[in-house]
Amino acid sequence: MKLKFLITSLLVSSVIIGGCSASSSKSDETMDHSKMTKEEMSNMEGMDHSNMSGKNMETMNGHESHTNPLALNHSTGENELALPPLLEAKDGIFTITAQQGTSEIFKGINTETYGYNGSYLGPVIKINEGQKVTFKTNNQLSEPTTFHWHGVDIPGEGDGGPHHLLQPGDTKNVKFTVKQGASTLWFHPHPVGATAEQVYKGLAGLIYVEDEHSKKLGLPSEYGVNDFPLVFQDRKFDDNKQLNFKAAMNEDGTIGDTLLINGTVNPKLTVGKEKVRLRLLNGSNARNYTFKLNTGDSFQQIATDGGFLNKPISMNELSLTPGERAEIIIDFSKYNKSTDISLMNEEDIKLMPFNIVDKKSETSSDSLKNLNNYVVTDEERKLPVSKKLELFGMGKMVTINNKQFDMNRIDFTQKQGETEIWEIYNKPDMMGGMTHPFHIHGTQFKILSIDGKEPPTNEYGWKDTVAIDAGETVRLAVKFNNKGIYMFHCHILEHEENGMMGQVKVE
Ligand SMILES: [Cu+2]
Repeated sequence: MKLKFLITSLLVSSVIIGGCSASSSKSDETMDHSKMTKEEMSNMEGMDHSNMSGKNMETMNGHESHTNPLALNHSTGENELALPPLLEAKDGIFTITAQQGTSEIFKGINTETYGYNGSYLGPVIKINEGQKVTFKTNNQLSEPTTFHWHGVDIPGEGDGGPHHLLQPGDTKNVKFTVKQGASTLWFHPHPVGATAEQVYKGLAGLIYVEDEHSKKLGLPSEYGVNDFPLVFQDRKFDDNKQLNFKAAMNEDGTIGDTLLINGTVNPKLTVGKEKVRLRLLNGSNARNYTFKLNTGDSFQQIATDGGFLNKPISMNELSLTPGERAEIIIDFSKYNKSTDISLMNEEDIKLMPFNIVDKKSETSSDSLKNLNNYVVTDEERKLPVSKKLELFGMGKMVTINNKQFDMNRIDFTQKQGETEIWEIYNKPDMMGGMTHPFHIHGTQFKILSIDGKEPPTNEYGWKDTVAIDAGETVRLAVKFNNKGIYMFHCHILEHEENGMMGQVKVE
């Protein structure tokens, strides 16, 4: 965030940074030397890049793509986007089974995959604020797994972290009352040593929380008509079109050249000439995406990880690191059926073309305002920092406060219902360092500041995962509404596996 300047001679360094995570969701960056300190200027002159993050280096190359060194293929648009099925509750019980199977991702070829209630990905679990729910989880895999509810305000015993292993054939009922507002959350496995591979093979699903307020907002909300989930995952298929995780694995995050959206390769999405809501999840192990439209047109962001923004924010591009979500609205009413319009990434790769047809819904959603009443209070701003975390390292050497994950060690304690300020510093290394998407289980937090400054307006909302660039210090207001042991970790899944994770006990 701090060094914004342009030098063209650092391609080599960027390549070394390799499969790490880089661009974050800050939308308002400019090349600006004026913010540089003297030390930074002298470092620049001496070509000592030791305090630059991967992102700064990429910025110097004029774009932000070098930490995703394997480019994605363009979508040919030959396949209509698949829609995950909606999962209905029976007497408040949702049955969710982890299973293995084969998926026809490529025509006529069976790829071995994992899924929930199916062979790849999972359903959308729809729950309501105030509802008492039971998730009846069942492991039909031939290996242990857990069911983690990412972003859900849930008692620790139901969180599905590494302690909650289900052996093959096991079932577990997770009961809780939904105590959070409308949001797009997700679920995935979290077993020590196998999270990255199980997610890679297809274990991930969505959770939609609805509340009374959200239903009155007039937002596009007809599932599969004007309200679509988009789960972004990059994969590397071998010559037999199989997902060979061990061959593709990178210690700084496994990336691939093939994008699947909702499990569909080469997707297109047919939309009506109207406002359409897209719920974006970066469900990749490590790849970052900066989304934009090929037309350069703006769209509106309406939600962060954990709920609505107070009002829509007009954006031209939006970055998500692994684990992060955002909801956006694109107004297709202003285009013709023949308009060439596609969702692109920061490298101008066509991720998904849109096919425009006649309006499909009755929703008008003309004036969107007052979506939420999120506020950072003066009291929260005045609280002293009570927890300090330092993220450091790459590959197998990643640490938090110089330690690697130990299931038998509690790193922090916090009182239920009490807000504490967590200060997280991403310490650069000799290579510059990399962005870590930092996630805390069992809560939605508020970003108070990034390097002492207000977060961008599109991060003024509930978050459970925050991209922290190398050299950056982020302050969060964190409150747990339930008791239990919760993980905090880097959401580059290979970093998490390599020990960039700790535990907070809430009592
Ligand atoms: Cu990381």
